[in-house]
Amino acid sequence: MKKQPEDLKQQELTGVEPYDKVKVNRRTFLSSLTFVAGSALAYWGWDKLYLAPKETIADATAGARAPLRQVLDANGRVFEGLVNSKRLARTYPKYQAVLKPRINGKLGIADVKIDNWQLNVVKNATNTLKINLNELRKLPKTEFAFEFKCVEGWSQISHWGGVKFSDFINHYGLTEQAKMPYIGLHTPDKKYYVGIDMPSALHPQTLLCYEVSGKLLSAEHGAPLRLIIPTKYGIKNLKRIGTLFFSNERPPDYWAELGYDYFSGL
Ligand SMILES: Nc1nc2c(c(=O)[nH]1)N[C@H]1C(S)=C(S)[C@@H](COP(=O)(O)O)O[C@H]1N2
Ligand SMILES: [Mo]
Repeated sequence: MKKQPEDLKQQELTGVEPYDKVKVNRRTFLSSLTFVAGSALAYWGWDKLYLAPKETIADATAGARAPLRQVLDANGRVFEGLVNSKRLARTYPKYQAVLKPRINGKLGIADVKIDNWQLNVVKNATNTLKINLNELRKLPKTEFAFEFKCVEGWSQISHWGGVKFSDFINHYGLTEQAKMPYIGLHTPDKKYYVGIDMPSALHPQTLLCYEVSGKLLSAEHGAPLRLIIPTKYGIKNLKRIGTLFFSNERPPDYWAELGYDYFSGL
């Protein structure tokens, strides 16, 4: 658009374009167009998300819309990849550990006789190993203090001891089973249960743990045997293991069924 000579003259004098002559220039037009298109796109995206079916699959029934769960699962896969690197969780000198670690979560640890407890290890459909605590205590003991983290928002440095899960696998000749991608664990009464990806289970800091603060576990901390897995949040550290099995599919997981991240890595 050509400017009239008088406009140009006024602009020259004042340095300002006369108000009523301001044209919608190219840049303004384009940015408005972008805004309108962006809004339409956002509305379309929201509508699509809102109308997307809610998930109903068994291991994630939190009712998240399918596209959101896809993003959560994609994040999970990224973190599964990261942990394969065998990165170690930070450990601390024992004296930095609290003397009385907090007790949290009592699902599956009430009213169970621990005296004749045995760990059930399902080797295959017809063979379940029964292992008692004395046998496990004869294997090399690994101990360390680390910062135990609960998703509820607290953390504590605490000191744990037990058998490395990988030592346990080798000792009991379970290397073939350990080629499967998951282990599942549950309490004797099956009220609490978790699934763990095999790389995390075989991580050098994952313990079948029988000691806390240098003493045998108390009932509340999961006696006689619990899982300690410092690369994951507290929810995956199942107390009072009754049964352990190997699986090609994701085993059922108490908190994943309520919408928490299946991997729950740190
Ligand atoms: N059997 C069983 N294990 C469990 C839980 C539970 O409720 N039952 N809670 C989990 C949660 S949420 C946390 S934070 C830790 C807490 O372990 P602690 O009581 O030894 O601190 O145990 C985990 N393992
Ligand atoms: Mo927790």
